[in-house]
Amino acid sequence: MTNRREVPGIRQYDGPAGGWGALRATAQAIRQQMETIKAPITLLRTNQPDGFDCPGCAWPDKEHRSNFQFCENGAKAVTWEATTKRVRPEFFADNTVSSLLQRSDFELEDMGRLTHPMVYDRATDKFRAVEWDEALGRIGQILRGLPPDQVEFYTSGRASNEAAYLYQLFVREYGTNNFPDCSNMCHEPTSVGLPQSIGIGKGTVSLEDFDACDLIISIGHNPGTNHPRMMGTLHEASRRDVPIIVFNPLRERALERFADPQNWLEMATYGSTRIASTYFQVNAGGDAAALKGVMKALLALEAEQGNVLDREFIATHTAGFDAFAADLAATTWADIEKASGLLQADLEQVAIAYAKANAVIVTYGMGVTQHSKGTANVRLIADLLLLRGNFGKPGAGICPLRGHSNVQGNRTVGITEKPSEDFLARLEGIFGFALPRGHGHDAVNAMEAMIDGSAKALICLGGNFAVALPDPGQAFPAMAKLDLSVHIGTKLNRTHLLVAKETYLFPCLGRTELDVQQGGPQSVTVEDSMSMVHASAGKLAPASEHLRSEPAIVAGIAHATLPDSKVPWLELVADYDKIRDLIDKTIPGFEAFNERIRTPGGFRLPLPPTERKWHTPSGKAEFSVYGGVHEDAEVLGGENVLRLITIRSHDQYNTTIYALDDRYRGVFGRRDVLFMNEADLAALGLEHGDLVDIETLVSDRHLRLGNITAIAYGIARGSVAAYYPEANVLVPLDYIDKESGTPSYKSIPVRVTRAAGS
Ligand SMILES: Nc1nc2c(c(=O)[nH]1)N[C@H]1C(S)=C(S)[C@@H](COP(=O)(O)OP(=O)(O)OC[C@H]3O[C@@H](n4cnc5c(=O)[nH]c(N)nc54)[C@H](O)[C@@H]3O)O[C@H]1N2
Ligand SMILES: Nc1nc2c(c(=O)[nH]1)N[C@H]1C(S)=C(S)[C@@H](COP(=O)(O)OP(=O)(O)OC[C@H]3O[C@@H](n4cnc5c(=O)[nH]c(N)nc54)[C@H](O)[C@@H]3O)O[C@H]1N2
Ligand SMILES: [Mo]
Repeated sequence: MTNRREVPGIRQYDGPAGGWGALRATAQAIRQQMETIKAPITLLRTNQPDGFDCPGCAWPDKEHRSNFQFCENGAKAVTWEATTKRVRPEFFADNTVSSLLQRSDFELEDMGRLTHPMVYDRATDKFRAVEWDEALGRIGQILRGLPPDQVEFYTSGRASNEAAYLYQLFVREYGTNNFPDCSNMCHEPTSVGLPQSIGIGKGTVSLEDFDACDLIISIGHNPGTNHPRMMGTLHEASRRDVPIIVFNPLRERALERFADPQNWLEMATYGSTRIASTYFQVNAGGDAAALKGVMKALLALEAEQGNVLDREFIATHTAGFDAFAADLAATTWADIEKASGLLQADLEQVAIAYAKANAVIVTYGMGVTQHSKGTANVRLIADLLLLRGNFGKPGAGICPLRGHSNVQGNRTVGITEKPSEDFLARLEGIFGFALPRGHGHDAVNAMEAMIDGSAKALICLGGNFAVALPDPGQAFPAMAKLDLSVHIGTKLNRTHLLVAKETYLFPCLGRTELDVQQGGPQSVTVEDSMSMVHASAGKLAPASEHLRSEPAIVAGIAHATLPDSKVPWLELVADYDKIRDLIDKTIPGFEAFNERIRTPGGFRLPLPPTERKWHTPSGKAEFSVYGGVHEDAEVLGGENVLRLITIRSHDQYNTTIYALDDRYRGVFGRRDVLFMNEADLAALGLEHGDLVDIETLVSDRHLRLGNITAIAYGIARGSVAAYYPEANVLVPLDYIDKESGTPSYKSIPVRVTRAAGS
């Protein structure tokens, strides 16, 4: 390490995560986006009982009424939305769409908030302002002329419950279940896998459980960046001497050491706290092997000394144990070690720690789900917890870290391409119409339909659909084949600019802004990662007088498309209480919805596994059989095959790039890097700082990314990492988890070579 060559923008980061660096970064975010006077007031209203829900992440707050919780990336998300920068019609008059497409994703969004509904004009290659009614009328006319199954209705997880409920109601009355959503690229393996294991596709822990647990196992998530408020929870647990065992191919600084900006003593003394008690750099895609190893060791302990498994729990509450145990017996340690990259002795230590703990929480994120066996991975985590009855007791359970701040709520209120019969029947009962039964398109199916030309229109409630999906070489041209695209968004992004025959941009209110309808100021509701539903009310003056709320835009499209609708769209939007009354009638768990969200902190939706009730076909929690240790055996063993992970930097929110730094990984002012293990560099005859080409090995589409700077980093041997969304050129659209449809954005088999001509 000492005589490594200098590479521009690459420095080792040795400090803890958090601390003064985080405070400085917050101040900078405020300076860049907002008038400083407004900023602190806005931030103080984040996640307060009468304020708005942070658009940053879905981590809950204690009773939603704690003192202002400092969070660097929450501050970035808020200031990014509450920015004083604007993209007005004059801006569009000065810039053709082709010229805007030359700008980077960072530049596009950094131009500021959209202020006016816009329509694309092919003759001038520019967007021009349009009146709401004219635009809505035209969209209604086009949609009425299309078979509903040829229209795709995308949702990104920021939409409120109220907006999402109206949206699904409109789309189903219109006649399709085509609901591609960001969840399909994210936690779909959780939504598909957990119902099979424990009868519900959601996490089972609450924040209080973290106070009572005595072991945390963290697999494949990066909370220092993506769920920063979780760092406070992990910090507290560490200070209680709770062991935190981490499985992650990359050394993530915040999972090693963290200085809590809420802790004055730590800040004043430049102190910090260890987070991981043990850090296992598992191979990308090696978690199944590692988990199977831990469980195999656990069964061995049981055989040796007994009293390790919760036999009574297994007998009373589970099914499938024998087949599960037989599969573990048949899995060899040699295979486990090779696929995980970890040693038997280490995995046995994890088993011992697990056997000693009375209450265990497993937390996990995209490192588990975005794999070709993502759903099977999720079930393995449930298996581990079932072995010692770690459901339905204080301090224990499963904790998927959700993505967008209301992605879980969107699914709860009906954004799904596979609605249950129950749900549809209840909707039909309320409105007296017949709804479509056939399963619709998920995100990958929707893009496939756009590529083959069978989809004719795309409506996006937020998000950056084409950029978030794999393989822009196919996705971008597919956007242009559409007859119609409509984007409801706050800021300009590349998907908006990939124009169809007709394209509309609808600017909407963000979470931070005051939403006034006919019935007065409105609040919306969201559901966090722990199934708490609470109200969120914006306070800032809207970015422009022409903005409409998401519910109002959705109702506007519905009203314009369905002249004989049985739903009183405009009445519902006048007072969101009326939308909540409908949710109350449609979805179990929302009884007395309007009353209960008036309590600060809101209420928790029912989670049967917390009472050891299992809504599976057998009525019991189900053990699963993974079968083998590999996600795709045929390519794993190939020569010079590396596994590419695509990750988020510290200065990014999904496809939104706030700035070009990734402080904790020591990358500054650039994103064109490939993180590699020093030994892998050496094996390829490469040095830290060399330019390389990357080629995907599991696609016949010749997916490549050239001229990337390889840098030595603390990453598992055989795994490499690059930033999303740039690295999406390497991700095949059809390399997915077949059970959930989720693209395998982590651990894509690739070959890395010295860049041609370098
Ligand atoms: N500031 C900020 N907050 C966010 C987001 C954001 O972009 N910025 N995005 C939001 C969204 S939509 C989501 S889904 C979440 C995402 O939050 P995370 O789940 O933390 O997502 P990633 O950044 O993709 O990081 C995944 C982590 O998994 C590790 N990993 C990769 N492959 C493997 C593997 O095979 N095994 C294991 N064990 N680990 C692996 C990576 O090294 C990385 O540390 O965050 C949400 N919050
Ligand atoms: N290679 C790779 N690809 C990935 C991933 C990965 O890890 N690796 N992660 C996947 C994951 S987990 C996810 S969730 C998807 C994310 O996919 P998306 O949810 O589609 O993408 P975002 O980047 O979150 O969307 C950003 C846009 O949302 C709009 N927006 C922001 N706030 C609001 C609002 O309040 N209302 C409305 N209507 N619009 C708003 C803005 O216009 C902004 O440009 O990407 C996926 N893609
Ligand atoms: Mo996500």
